[in-house]
Amino acid sequence: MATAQLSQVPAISLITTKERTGSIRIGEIISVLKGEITGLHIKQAFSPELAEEITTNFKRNPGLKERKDGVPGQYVGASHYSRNAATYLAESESARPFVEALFADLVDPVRALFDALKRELHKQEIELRPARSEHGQANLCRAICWSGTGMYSLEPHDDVAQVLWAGKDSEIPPVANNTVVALNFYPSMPDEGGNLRIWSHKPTESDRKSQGLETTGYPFSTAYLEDLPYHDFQLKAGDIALIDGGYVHGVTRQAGNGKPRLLLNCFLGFARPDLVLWWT
Ligand SMILES: O=C(O)CCC(=O)C(=O)O
Ligand SMILES: [Fe+2]
Repeated sequence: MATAQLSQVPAISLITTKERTGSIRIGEIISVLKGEITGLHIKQAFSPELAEEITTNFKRNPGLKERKDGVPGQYVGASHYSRNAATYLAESESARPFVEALFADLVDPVRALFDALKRELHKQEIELRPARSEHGQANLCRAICWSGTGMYSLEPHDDVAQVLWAGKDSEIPPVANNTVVALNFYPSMPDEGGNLRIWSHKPTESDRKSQGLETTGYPFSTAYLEDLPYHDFQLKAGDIALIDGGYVHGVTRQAGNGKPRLLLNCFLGFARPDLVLWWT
C-alpha cells in the first residue's frame, strides 16, 4: 500500500517555453510538434481588428451552444472529447457552416497557419490533413469560452487521455505516442486573469488512474498539483499559444471588464513519421 502511494507522487518534467512578439514561424510550430519546445507564446500574432470581428461573429453565431459533457463552456464547432470518432466526425460535418461563419469573408488566420505548415511539411515528405473517416472530417478549429466558476475557468487537465480513449474507430490514438500539440488563437481576452497555466508534470497512464481520470485526463485536483512548479502564459487578444498538451494545463479565473475570453483551438500531432493529423 505504502509503495503504491509513493509511486503516485507526481514526477516533475521540465518545461521549455519561448515567448516573443510578432509573426509565428513554421519552424517554431515544428519544434513544438517534435517536443523541443513545451510552450510557445507569440504575442500580437494576428491583428486586433481581425480578433474583434471573429469575436463578434462568435457572439452572434447561430451554432453557439452550451457544452453538456461536464466541461463548462460555450462553443461553436465539435469536440472529440468523450465521443467516439463516428459521432465526433458527424458533429464536425454538421457544425462546419457555423465554424466557417466565425470567419465570414475574412482571411482565416487558422487556415493561413495550416496552409503554410502544410507547404513546409510537404517539402519534408510529410502529409498534413484532418482526422477523417467515412463519417466526415475534422474542422480546422472550434471556438470556446470557458465558464468554470471556481479557481479555474478551465480545470487542470491533459489533452492526451482523450486521445488515447478516442476509440477503435478513430485515427488519432497513435498521436499519443508523440507530442499532442494544442494550437490556440485568442481573439478576445479579459483585462485580468484567464492565464494559460502549465504545470511541470506530464502524467502517465498510471498517474491518471491513481486520480480516477484514466479516460478523460480531467480534472486534476489542486491537492495533486500542490507541489509542482508551473508557468503562466499571460495572454492578450491577438496572441497565439502552442503547448505540448501532455503536460497538465488549465485556465485561471478571469476578472475585469466583462470582455469574454475567446479561444480558437485545435490539436495536431504526428500519427506516423510521414503523417501529421489535426482534429478539434
Ligand atoms: O483555453 C486555453 O487557453 C486552453 C484550452 C485547452 O486546454 C483545451 O482546449 O484543451
Ligand atoms: Fe487542454
